[in-house]
Amino acid sequence: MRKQRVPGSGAEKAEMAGDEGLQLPSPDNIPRHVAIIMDGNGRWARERGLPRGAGHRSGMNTVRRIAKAAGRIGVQVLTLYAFSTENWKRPKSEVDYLMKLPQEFLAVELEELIANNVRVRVMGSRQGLPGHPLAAVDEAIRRTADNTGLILNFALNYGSRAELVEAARELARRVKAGELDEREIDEQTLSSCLSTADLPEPDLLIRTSGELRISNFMLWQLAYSELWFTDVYWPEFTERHFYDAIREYQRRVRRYGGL
Ligand code: V07
Repeated sequence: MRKQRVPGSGAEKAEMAGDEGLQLPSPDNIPRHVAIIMDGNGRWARERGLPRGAGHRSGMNTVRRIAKAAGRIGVQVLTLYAFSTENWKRPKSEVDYLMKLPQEFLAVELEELIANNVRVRVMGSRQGLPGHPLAAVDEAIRRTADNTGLILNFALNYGSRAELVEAARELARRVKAGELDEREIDEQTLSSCLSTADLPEPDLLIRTSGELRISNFMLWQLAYSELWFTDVYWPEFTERHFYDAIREYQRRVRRYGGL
């Protein structure tokens, strides 16, 4: 027999979204900020005899789906590690390919992101990035600046140590300019110099593809985050995995609360 659906319930919404049977996390304790290291695109491609670019392209589709899933359950910030400062060491052909993905993604998605009240942001160094991804990203930031829903934060040419070095330089500059006394340097003033100054710290870090490392990603901001790892390659990561990670996060948070 078919189950009764309560109008307006999550079950009905899930049914309308065509994912009946998908276990949504509890609406209480939704992590405010989820950060993801989207690993395994190259391995996914190699195992299928495809060029690495096919893995990156497929990974871009996962970005679309997971951003939707995050918005749907009320995550406030989704930070995605799209390109690290270490990624410049890859073959030039692969770097060139990766640098086309921001425009490609936004050419297809920007109108929908605007319609869905998503705010696009980027963190990382603009130095060294070609003009075409920068222009696409700047347009997306500008056209979504007044949106009030999910913040979709791409880490692009990002490295956490470089970010901390920049923060140290900024503090030194303020001290030298007489704007700040060195005794005022504390966790709060340092945090205020990071690209995440106005964001909550990640509650949950997800890394795909079986690697159990942080790899220079948000070292400061992840100090108290829950970490969740899966062997699944990023192109195969689905809403179901995302919600599994969040439900595990909710179980862990509830356990601490009981102590
Ligand atoms: C990239 C696809 C996802 C898997 C990981 C590596 C490859 C989306 C973007 C993007 C970046 C900025 C922006 C909008 C979209 C992206 C790069 C690589 C460099 F404003 N996916 N994606 N950028 N991959």
